[in-house]
Amino acid sequence: MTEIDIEKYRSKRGRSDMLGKSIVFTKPKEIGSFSLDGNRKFTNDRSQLSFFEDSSNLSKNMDLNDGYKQRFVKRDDNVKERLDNLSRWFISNLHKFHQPENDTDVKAIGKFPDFILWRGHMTKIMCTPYENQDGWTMAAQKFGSTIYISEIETAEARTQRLNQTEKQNLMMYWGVRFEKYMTRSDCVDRRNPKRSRLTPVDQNAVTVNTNEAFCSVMRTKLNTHDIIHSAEVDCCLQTGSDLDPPDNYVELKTSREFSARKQEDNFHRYKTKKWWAQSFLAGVPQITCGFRDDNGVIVRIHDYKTLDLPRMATCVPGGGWDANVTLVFLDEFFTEVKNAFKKSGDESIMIFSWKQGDDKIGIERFDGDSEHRFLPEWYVSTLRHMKFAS
Ligand code: 0WD
Ligand code: CA
Repeated sequence: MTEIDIEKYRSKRGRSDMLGKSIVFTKPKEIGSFSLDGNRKFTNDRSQLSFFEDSSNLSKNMDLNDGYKQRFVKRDDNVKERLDNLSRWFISNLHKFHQPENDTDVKAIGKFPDFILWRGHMTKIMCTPYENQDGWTMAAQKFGSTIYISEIETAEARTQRLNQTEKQNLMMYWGVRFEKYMTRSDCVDRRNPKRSRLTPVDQNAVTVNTNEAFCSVMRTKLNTHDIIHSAEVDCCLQTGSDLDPPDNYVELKTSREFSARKQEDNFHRYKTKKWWAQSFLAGVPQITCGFRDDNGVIVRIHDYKTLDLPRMATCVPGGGWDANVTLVFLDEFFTEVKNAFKKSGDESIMIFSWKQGDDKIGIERFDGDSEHRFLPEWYVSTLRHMKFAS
């Protein structure tokens, strides 16, 4: 099959042409949410939502090594969930969608979108114009009028994952331990004086279990592409009860403290692009970063406004990344995915992939009973039964 040329997104000249191109990204609207518990069990509720900790309760000494050996339950990365949990959410909320056939009611959420996928997939795809290392592979499957996209782990990523060093594992733990220091499972209740101030969390009793997740389901539009995606959300502001999600959501990150100006420039030149893309796609306005030393102890906490990051990136000497380049590319990618199905028919499975060093996205087509067909049978049959697809 054909390919998507990305040379123009990677060259200096091509990028400068991209700057003035207009692109419309509609602010994401939360249309639902779900939770995954410590055993990775799905519930159609907000039970796993965490709240941003009041700064007066914050632990003075945030040692991110705390609990690594004793109180850490790590999710099994060998289990490939693909879009299963998001599919469960759709099944639990089908009654809110407009049924294409014999349905005269106007429903809360409207019709099925053009695309359904994880937010993280879009982050990966849109950052490709600036990516020099990690390749990716995405499978696309069409059902009804919707295209579903699900990542396939590349051989390189698998090798990397299986050969993670103890130090890499620990550093990954540092990130999730910081999320625990900064959040709590309950929130203040302004109508109840007893709960207007909460007791500090006993940090010695905190367990980090990466099976637990709160996921927001959002609807947005990128130019002509109508998208529903889901994003794992770290926490919600306690004082943000007068704001609607995602305006009160906060993304938590860690990074090494700068010891020279050059390091701060490089942070804005390279690292913030993925942070921005991830939070921007979900409409999360605040990214709170814990800066740590080499031993994994937090030395400083800083809040970034998501929407400030692109400007900060263009201000570094020599320039950094440009937000518009990533969005124009994501828009073209979605257009090409639609085109691929128009050419080959709705039954095919399309595999899109980008490898380190390539200036194109490869497209492969699979017909029949491909191993890459990822939508669960229970999902497909329920949608057929409910007349959402034939
Ligand atoms: O099947 C797959 N290949 C994927 C599944 C790829 C991407 C995500 N997912 C699932 C994950 O199981 C998770 O439940 O989606 C959920 C997260 O979705 P997302 O919001 O689309 O993903 P992303 O933006 O990449 O990650 C958000 C957060 C991460 O925050 P940081 O601050 O590290 O960017 O989700 C967590 C993590 O906290 N997360 C994971 N935690 C443990 N193991 C993983 C993982 N493999 N991936 C994401
Ligand atoms: Ca995070």
